[in-house]
Amino acid sequence: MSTLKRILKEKIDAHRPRTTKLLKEFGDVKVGEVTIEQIIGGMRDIKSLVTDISYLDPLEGIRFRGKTIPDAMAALPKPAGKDYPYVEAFWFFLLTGEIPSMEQTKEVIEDFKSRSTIPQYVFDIIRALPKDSHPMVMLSTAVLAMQRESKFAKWYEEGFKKLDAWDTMYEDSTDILAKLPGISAFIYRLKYKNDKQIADPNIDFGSNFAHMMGIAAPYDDVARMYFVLHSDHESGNVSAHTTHLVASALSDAYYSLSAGLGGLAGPLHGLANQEVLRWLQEVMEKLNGEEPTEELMKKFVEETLDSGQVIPGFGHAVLRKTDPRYQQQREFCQKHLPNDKIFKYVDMLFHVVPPILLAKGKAKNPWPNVDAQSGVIQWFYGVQEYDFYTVMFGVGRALGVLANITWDRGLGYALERPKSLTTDMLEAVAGIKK
Ligand code: CMX
Repeated sequence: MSTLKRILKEKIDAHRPRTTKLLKEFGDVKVGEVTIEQIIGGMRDIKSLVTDISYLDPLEGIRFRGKTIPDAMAALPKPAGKDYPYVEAFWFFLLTGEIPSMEQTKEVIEDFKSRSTIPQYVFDIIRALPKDSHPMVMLSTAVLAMQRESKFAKWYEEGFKKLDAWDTMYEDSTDILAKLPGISAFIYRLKYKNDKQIADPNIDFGSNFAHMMGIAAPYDDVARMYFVLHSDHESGNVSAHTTHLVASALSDAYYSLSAGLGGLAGPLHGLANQEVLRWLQEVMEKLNGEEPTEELMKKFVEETLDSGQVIPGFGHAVLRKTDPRYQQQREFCQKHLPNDKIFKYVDMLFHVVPPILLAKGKAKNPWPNVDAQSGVIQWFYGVQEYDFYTVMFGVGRALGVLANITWDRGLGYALERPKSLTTDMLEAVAGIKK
């Protein structure tokens, strides 16, 4: 058994009595109340999920395993001369809550290498899709197509033992993760680089992805930063919740992640990063190469809102401050691409959009989220095909959601099944007489 798997098993075994105690002895303690607004309004803020992998404070932003983004980034092992940690080390950290040593990290890297070969049928299936399929369709299809490899599904057929279910879920999750850099870079080069593929150099997650994309350093570090930042945002967001929900039916990691990626592909969620760049391109076209003034930018923002669209990259269902994932990327831009034209536009939006959203009085959070800044960095390093951006979000998000469903099985979380009411019933609860 690998060091990571052994520590994970110890952590799960140690944690189980806490969950059991809460359930058995305190099961009827009330955590909150539910209003009609919450029921009709997308279950916003109903406290009904539990995860220890990350927690999203509305004002502070995300903490992974109790650590802020800068603290986690600083503590985790990094490749020599690089600014951002090994993705493999971060996976270890998400699963166990422990910062791995360099030696433990190297063990995970070797484990990933041994699982990274992608079956030929996956490439054949992606190639068989219509060329104009969205890259998220290709990613989700590739993951789903591999379901026949599921160790969890085979093990379930042979006889299911609830307390052991995390083992094959962990195996499937690691198998999938190890293949994602290759699958996503394949999709990119198939769609945008005439299917001229580059072989896996077998270095580490971030380096492999950058190399197979065909982009030189420091893009490997950009990839590491990007995947870590997009990994987890507690478990109520659409992609995490969908993955968890599907896994709660004891569907395996392939079915569950593929479904979660479908949720990530929505414009109110992960697609917003492509929408930011699309929106900016429209602005730049209208400007015909001229530098925009703040006044002009305000006008474009107003026009977008007046046409009934949202401003992509701004607002959040939970956050009530600027997203620290946005801040991290902004700092990266200030260091590496301070004079980039698109960065300047995005930075101008940072000043222009919030007062306008505040004045309109609708959005509960007028500040930028992770998606406002991420496309700029990709664009700068040559990934200008913005409909690919959500795929990279998906690769990062896979780390978080797969860690979560491994723990879901470890703690034996139940089949998810909320209760629905009819409108008549809600009206009766509200005291509306008809
Ligand atoms: N531009 C315009 N209007 C916005 C807005 C924005 N950026 N953000 C919120 N609003 C509007 C909502 O559309 C809603 O209007 P209606 O009452 O007419 O439906 C109102 O303000 C209240 O919304 P909210 O409670 O503040 O926000 P929600 O929790 O409903 O939605 C989110 C959150 C992210 C979907 C929303 O802010 C939005 O659409 N933002 C733009 C898209 C985006 O950047 N998504 C990425 C989020 C991060 C991620 O998951 O990747």
